Amino acid sequence: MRTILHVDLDAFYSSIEQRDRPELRGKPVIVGGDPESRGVVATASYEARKFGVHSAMATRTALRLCPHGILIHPRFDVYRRVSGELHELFQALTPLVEPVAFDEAYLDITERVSSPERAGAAARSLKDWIRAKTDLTASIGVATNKLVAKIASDWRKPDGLTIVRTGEEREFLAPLQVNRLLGIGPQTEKRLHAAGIELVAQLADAAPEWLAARFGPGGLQWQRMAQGVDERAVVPDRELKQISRERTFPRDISNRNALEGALNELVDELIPSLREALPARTLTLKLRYEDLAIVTRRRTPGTVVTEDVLRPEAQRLLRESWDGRPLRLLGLGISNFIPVPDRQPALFDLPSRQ
Ligand code: DCP
Ligand code: MG
Repeated sequence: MRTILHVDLDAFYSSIEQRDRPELRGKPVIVGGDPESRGVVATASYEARKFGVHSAMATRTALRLCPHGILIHPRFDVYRRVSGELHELFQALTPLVEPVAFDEAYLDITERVSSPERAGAAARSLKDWIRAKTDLTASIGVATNKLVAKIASDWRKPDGLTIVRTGEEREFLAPLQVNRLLGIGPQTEKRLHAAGIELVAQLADAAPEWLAARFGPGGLQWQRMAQGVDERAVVPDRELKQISRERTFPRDISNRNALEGALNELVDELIPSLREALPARTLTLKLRYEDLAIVTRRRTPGTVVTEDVLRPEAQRLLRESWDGRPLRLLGLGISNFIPVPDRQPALFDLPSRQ
């Protein structure tokens, strides 16, 4: 058995803005792009969420729902720095840290704490350290696996701590809607609903033969999740291999202009990292279709991936890889970092490695 923590900061970008500008505290803050340029909301403070504002919504819609919302442009370099501070705190607890986003990571603390039910003190200390070091609050979920820990961290947000005891995973998930499970998006959810399955408990208890006949092998995988089973290990150091950004769309997108726009935003978000990180040689585009099929395409253009290279190459990858079907998610990453700190001119002229 493992002891896994899932840590997720509360309203991350907007909490940082409220921390750094006290006049914003208690106010509806919306962090996102301009409404004129069809920008979207990255996140909103809890005060703004009361009006129905949420991530990935068009900023224009957000401001209509919440006319007094204060729109702030994201400061990715700041968020990235805070993310680094968080990562150091995580490392103090265990080297087995898997970063998932700026503000989110899985920690495997099995070596220190043998079961989730004994992890209360460790999780509370981590929350205290985070508050002391960054002046931000985190919500933590503790469980024997990643799936359950993630859902648990969301349970009592903000500033929450939820521990799911060993053996109680299935019971914990049972009352939830099926779309809370990993990989069950609107399309799959519809199919499950059509089959009379709305709650995780119903999926967990369904006859396996029926599930397999109706949904194929995927149905059995969903059932294992529904039963609270998840064998995925915490994979440390992922961050060092790739820096990436991705967007899950509120509605699947099949419009080329909209996708190109979303990709441009991802490029903008990657640029600060591009400036700070080691020079990278490779860019990777990730597409996830509505049926959850994931396509990843890499390109190593033969020069260091600078800002000037990233944008056209990313758009080119999109043209080459997208088959026109509706997309659920778009991601862009840079990797294959050159492990030398000095950027000699020769490095900018690398042989192409496709
Ligand atoms: N983010 C984004 N676009 C999205 C979702 C998130 O740019 N579609 C950014 C802004 C968030 C940060 O990533 O602040 C972390 O995402 P979370 O989903 O953890 O959202 P928050 O931390 O903002 O809120 P919560 O309290 O629900 O975790
Ligand atoms: Mg968060």
